[in-house]
Amino acid sequence: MRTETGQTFRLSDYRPTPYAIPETRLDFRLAPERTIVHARLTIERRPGTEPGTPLLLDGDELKLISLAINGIPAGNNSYRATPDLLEIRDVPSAERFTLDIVTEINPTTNRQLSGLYRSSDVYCTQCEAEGFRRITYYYDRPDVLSVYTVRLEADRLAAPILLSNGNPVEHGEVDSARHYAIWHDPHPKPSYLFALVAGSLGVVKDHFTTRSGRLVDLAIHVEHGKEGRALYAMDALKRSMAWDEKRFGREYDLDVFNIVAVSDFNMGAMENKGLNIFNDKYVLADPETATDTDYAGIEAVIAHEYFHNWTGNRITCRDWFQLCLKEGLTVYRDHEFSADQRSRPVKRIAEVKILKSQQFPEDAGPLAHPVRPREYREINNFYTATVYEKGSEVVRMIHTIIGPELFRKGMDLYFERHDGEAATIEDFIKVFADVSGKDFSQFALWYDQAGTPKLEADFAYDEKAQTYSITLKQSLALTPGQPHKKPMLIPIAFGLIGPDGKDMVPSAVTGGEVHDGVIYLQRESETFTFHGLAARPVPSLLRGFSAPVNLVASLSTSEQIFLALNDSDPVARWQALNMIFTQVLTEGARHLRLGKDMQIDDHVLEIAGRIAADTTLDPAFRALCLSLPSENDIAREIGENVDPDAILAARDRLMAAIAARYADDFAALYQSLTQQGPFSPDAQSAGRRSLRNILLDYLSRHAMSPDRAAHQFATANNMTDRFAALSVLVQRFGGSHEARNALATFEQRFGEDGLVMDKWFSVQAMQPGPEVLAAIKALTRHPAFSLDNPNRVRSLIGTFSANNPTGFNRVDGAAYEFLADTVLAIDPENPQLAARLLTAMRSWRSLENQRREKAKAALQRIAAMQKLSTDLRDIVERTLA
Ligand code: 0A1
Ligand code: ZN
Repeated sequence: MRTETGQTFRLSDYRPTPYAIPETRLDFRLAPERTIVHARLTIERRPGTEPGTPLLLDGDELKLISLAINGIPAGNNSYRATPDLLEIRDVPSAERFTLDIVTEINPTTNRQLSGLYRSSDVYCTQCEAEGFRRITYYYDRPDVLSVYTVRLEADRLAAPILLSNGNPVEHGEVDSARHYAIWHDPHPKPSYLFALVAGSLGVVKDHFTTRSGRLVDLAIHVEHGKEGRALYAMDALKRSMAWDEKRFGREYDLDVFNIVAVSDFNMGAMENKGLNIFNDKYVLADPETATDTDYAGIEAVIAHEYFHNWTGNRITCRDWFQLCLKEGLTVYRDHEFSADQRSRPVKRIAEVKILKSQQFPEDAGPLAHPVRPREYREINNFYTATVYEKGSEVVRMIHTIIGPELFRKGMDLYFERHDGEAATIEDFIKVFADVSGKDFSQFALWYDQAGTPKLEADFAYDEKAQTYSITLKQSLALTPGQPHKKPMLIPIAFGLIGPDGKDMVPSAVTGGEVHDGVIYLQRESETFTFHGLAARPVPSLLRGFSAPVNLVASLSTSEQIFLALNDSDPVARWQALNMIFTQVLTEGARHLRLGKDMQIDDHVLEIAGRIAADTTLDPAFRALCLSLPSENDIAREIGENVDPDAILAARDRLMAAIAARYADDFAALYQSLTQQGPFSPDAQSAGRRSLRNILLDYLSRHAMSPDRAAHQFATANNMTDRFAALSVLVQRFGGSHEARNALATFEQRFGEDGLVMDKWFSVQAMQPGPEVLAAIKALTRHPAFSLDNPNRVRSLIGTFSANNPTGFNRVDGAAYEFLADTVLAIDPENPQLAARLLTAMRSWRSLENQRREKAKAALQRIAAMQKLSTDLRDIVERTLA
């Protein structure tokens, strides 16, 4: 474990390396406890480097076996090797020389899941961000690009499959027990994209012919017996390859593309060149074991990793501060892919929900950081919703500002100009400035300023003059390390809706920049006046959620209802409805906390009923409208002195009131949505299931009976319906014999399947109320649970601490102490996982006093520990700061 050195890395300190490594040859003798790695590096002095300048290479927990310079064993005084550094002091004065570095590593004891490790006996690697230095000494940074040739040697029976990046070159026998394979990747790449896999795996094969005629062999490798569950992933891969050609003109560039699914993985997946390694959660699916959400997740992650081949691999990042260069852009690309494959508005609403529930709280708390951070202590802690999701929103805004044609032109220029390079955000922005002739300097603040802008909107209609004015004001709260904020360029897509429900067209606009349905707010406050409007319009702002801001519009309730029922933009319609529900719920929670009653106006119930019944609308959209803001969403809106119990009570009451009002209609609708014919994971069918399942929740609340859910659970022929029924049973009727029976049946059927058991753990982790902590503790002793497996830990403890506000925020603070104990137990083994788990406490300051004090005590206990990983130390100290 890397422990805290107190070192802070700064963007302003960036310097290129004095040497380049044009060629990297790696030879792996794989063995479970003693793997020998022989690296032969061709080193080239960069122009401007003084001959003889010492060469410093990164390491992490390495053991050097031997070192040779230009083939001659290095003398003891010519270098210094520690586990985390190799310093060559006597550097040859020639421009080029070779280094032969032999290291010994132990894949079996490597439980950090970084570097070379074993997952269910399969050797695999994870090198992003700084895992390659756990394999050999190297310039382990993204701006050192090298051509790799890799030889793998392993026991033939234990590891019949030997994979690395690039194309296969050769394979054969070493002796009666061992075999080898050689791979060559012609595309220069940084070390974080290196990968190998060796083991015994099942495979699904297919192929794809690129538009220029290259035949690509595709293979997905999974645990034996699970091949049938990889077919959807293969289909998603082929669709991704075709889409990237059509939409971005990007073709695949090797003869093979391999994907390997492993069960121990810290993140979702990894885009290693030609050899993507996946958390098996994002590969394996069939109707019996995967929900519609799982299918959509697989499609998105397969696409995301594939799209990295151009945005990330062919053009990589100069340094880790530029992480959003590849991540924000690739998320934007995978969002667009899913929107094209499914329903665009439904996909967009889902994105906005994720952004608001994950990124907005990050931006509003102690872990807030710019999309492009300027400093970090541990880069692993910056794979965040801000870098990924807000990073994608920033790209989307560029698209909005310059339009689709210029955006595509800019992307083409980006690929042309920077292919084979390690680029920066400045390079990226410049291509769009160049193709559009626009000045992007103010826009660039989106990369630099942390925090979610608050956008206040006020309106005035002058009947006599027939003008309508919109005054917009932006503000940005202070965030860690950024005491001064500047106004940003905010593109606000909008419409002015007339009494007939259609958009009105003003004769002129004065006061600021407005074109093609977008208001461009540039200053702190601006008033835009629309002329020639014979009636007062209802303003629809932020259509398509055109900027990641917190909109506070001074609309009357009737205007909000009008928008919720009439806006031609479904995203804005959903936002209007969401705003209405949020107001009722925040007010309700306030009242309940004061011991008063909660007011629910009839019109609020009515819109829910009208939208549910509107068969002209996509069922998936109706489902999104009916799923009320989550407890966390309401807490974020309240912002301070948060009482999770009052929030849950308010939410329960609103759902009960809607259910009571529409019980009969909902029951008929539920019935009418019953699946006809065989299961299909397509978006239409999934939408019907999601509407039906939310109705099940409403109906069960109204009936106050688990019967309908128990029946659905027993008769479901797919995991989506089964899991939805189980959730209702456990979360609404926890402890009932129906809930206990369903849990037992589920466990009996799927007990051997870790991925499916994750659902079983998470559904129990979500049971509301303080008593659930005891059950969670007991579940950590369940045979299917293991602190070593990130998926298990996240499904039980991650879900509990991040998504069960009433369970986690017990007034006595016992759950905070439990999380602290768990995090401390995991840290020595897997620091990345420990640090990420603790981020669940990032909003502790907004809790009411009693809970806040308990949360602080738990955080302080962690911070007081002598020995913490850099990852955990960084998170705990920033959370407390
Ligand atoms: N680049 C991957 C995500 C990833 C990041 C870090 C990892 O280990 C610390 C692993 C994967 C992606 O964006 O999919
Ligand atoms: Zn990515």
